Amino acid sequence: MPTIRNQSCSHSNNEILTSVETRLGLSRRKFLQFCAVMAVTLGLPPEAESAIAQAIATKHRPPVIWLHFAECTGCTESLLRTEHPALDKLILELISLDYHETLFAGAGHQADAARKASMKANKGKYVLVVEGAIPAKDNGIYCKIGGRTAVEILNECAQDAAAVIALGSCAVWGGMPSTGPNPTGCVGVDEVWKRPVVNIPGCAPNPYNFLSTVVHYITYGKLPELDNQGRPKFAYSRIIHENCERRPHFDAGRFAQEFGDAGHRAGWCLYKLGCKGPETHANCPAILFGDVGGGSWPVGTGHPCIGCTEKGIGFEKPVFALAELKGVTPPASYPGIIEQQGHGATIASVAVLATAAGAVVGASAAMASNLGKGSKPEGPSDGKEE
Ligand code: FSX
Ligand code: SF4
Ligand code: F3S
Repeated sequence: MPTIRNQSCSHSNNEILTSVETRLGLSRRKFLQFCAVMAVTLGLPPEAESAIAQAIATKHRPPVIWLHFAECTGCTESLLRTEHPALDKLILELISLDYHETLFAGAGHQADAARKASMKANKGKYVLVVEGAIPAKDNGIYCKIGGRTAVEILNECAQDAAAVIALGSCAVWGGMPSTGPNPTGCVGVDEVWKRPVVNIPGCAPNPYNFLSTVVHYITYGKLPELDNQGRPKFAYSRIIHENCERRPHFDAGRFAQEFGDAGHRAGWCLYKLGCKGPETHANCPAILFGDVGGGSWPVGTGHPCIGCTEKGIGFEKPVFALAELKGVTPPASYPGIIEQQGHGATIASVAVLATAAGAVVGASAAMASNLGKGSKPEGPSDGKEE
């Protein structure tokens, strides 16, 4: 268990942890585990764990205004499925959720008044989270809340925000609602609010990437480093194909040819079924979804990645179309895959592969549990490349 370094106040570690236990309703072990997961997800060194614990335990909760526009609300739903800690704890203890249309008990003018009061009281200090695309065509008339367009509400709320986070592919570039012919002219937040925006794409986005961004903000008082598309580098700097548990099958030329064939059932590579992992940046195979253990991500369940985090791929490139291969030659540091068809990689090779590819939480476990689940595939197809 890490020691919480208490640099700025006189509370003892024990007092801090006791207060966290009470506030979050979490055991200190669970709380420190959560801090460790956040540190690893952020790609920070182990020492960061104590800084994160210290910050969550003692720092002021940032006020958050959370808007919804053209979307399915899956982004909020996916956050509700987090467990380290659950969203209710997150809402009440990590951030001060002053306005959220889905979760708010109040409605109508009462809810709007709460939003305005928080924005006034926290001018320049609140975080604005936007979920959903902005229908911008014809002066934005296709999405109105309380008689005002999404464009107007976004501009009003972003004006005095300390940071603007676009959560989900819809808010990042238009996502699903912007697919052709896009009759309402849906665009991403940064097409309307033309200033820096933190983009966390995914449909739905991985809640840990959002949580980690917020925790980084609370701990260090600034947002994590972003790439040239405004995406946090800790989450979107690598392609899925680098960390995929089926990668050894790709390298060995073992492909599922159609859904349900012998190769598919044996857990072989989904490239020929249209997997966009080779051209999609995200950490899905490393951090997984839903806290239900290994394999809990699209490819892990047997569905090709559709590139939901990648502008120009997700919802644009047909699911059956083959991905453009980028950097498919395994680096020299990759372990050799020595096992025969369907018998899986060794734990050691998996661990080295995960390290070489920069994987974080869960990659080794996911690989160990998923690779080569069965023995040799059955049926007429041997799954080999034609
Ligand atoms: Fe979009 Fe989020 Fe996909 Fe749905 O709100 S990113 S359609 S999961 O819900 O915006
Ligand atoms: Fe995994 Fe898809 Fe790459 Fe195959 S093509 S290794 S299934 S990411
Ligand atoms: Fe999306 Fe592909 Fe990850 S479909 S959730 S980017 S595996």
